[in-house]
Amino acid sequence: MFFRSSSKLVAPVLRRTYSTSRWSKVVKGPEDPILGVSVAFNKDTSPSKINLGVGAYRDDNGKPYVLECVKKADKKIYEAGVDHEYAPIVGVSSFNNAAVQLALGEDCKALKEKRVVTVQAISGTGALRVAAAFIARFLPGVTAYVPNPTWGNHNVIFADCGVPVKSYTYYNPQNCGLNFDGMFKDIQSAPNGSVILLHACAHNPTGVDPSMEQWKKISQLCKEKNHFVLFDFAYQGFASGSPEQDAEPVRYFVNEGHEIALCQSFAKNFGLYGERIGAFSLIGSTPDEAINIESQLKILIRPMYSNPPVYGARLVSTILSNKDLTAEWRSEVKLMADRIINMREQLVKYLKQHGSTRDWSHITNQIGMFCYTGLTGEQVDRLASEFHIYLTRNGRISIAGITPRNVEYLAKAMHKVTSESK
Ligand code: PLA
Repeated sequence: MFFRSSSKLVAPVLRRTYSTSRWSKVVKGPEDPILGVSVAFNKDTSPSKINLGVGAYRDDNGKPYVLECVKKADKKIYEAGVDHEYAPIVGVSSFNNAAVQLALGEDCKALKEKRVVTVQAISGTGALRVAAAFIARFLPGVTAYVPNPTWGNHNVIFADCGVPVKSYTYYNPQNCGLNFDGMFKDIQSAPNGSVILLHACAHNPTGVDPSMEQWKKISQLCKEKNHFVLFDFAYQGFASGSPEQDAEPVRYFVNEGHEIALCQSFAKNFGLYGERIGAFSLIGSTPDEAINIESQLKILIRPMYSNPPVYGARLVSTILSNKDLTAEWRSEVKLMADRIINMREQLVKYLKQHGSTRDWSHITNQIGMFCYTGLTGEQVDRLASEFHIYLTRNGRISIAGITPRNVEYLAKAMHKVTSESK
């Protein structure tokens, strides 16, 4: 019921008032360390601003890049006049098959033996969330070990699902490379049967991956320790430009008999960030076990989000089921990876040209979307306040955000803040 006060209609005021509101104890939380960078960037009105925070690929003009193969698949889907019915709980089956095959390879024995279960997921994050929920339910109390450092969301996903999480040594800040001995020792001293999360390629945030020889040693060690290996594969194709080469460690582990879990994202390699398309796979020891696992994944997913969105799945499966589109996709992934490699070189060139005498070789040695620059939090703050350049406070740069137009400006700014620091 409304009543009239002067010329306006106003709703009646609730008679009872309470001294404290229901949500008075909810305090304002911090912005996300990665996505919060985009919030700060969007507020900046400077024309020279650069966002090197979130890992999102940009073309040479600094614009989001829609892959040609995606545009063509989009057209095909539109022309096919698809409906908008619910997908099954596990998602679009043609996508699931194509996704897992892309990671494990056509010749994968476990796939042929029908021991692999794949469900569509809400991008890489959703795949990790399903993985963590499955671990919490079926491996209760088992600790997950993540590299130090790692993508920050790993810790939170496990913790929110009630999986204890610890870290293993990974990075050596002295040489901006891998601390393999530390990594090996920590995985060795983790209790038998622990969950070990490994970044399959293009480690985020460091850009430092083990060599194939080192991967073999990790595989052997995990076998001896009966660890459960969970691969986060968010950048297939982005590291080397070759989806096969980037998949080598994952395929090696599977061929060695590890019954791995695999979290895939198609955000970066297909440029489908906002479509939230990913996959979660688990390898069982027999086809029956795989059937049981799938049934439990469905029970887990149904109350989470019921069933996944179909559009991204249709795009990826349309591309991967068509020879020409797949070939085009491969050349576009390579183009993106090559542009990133080229920007690394340009950045180092301009740093030297502007007089920096620091050793920046890690910029070109590291691989994938990110470079762990070694910049301090204070230097990162200066880049934002004085130069309108935004990155995460751990000194990670998303190389994908560097372009021929802004690379020299970035180098100058990096040289200034690093040469003027005590
Ligand atoms: N795993 C790793 C290692 C990642 O770096 C990311 C994304 C994901 C999973 C999840 O990606 P998805 O859910 O979008 O498929 N990391 C980004 C974005 C690119 C982010 O933080 O959300 C990053 O800037 O680190």
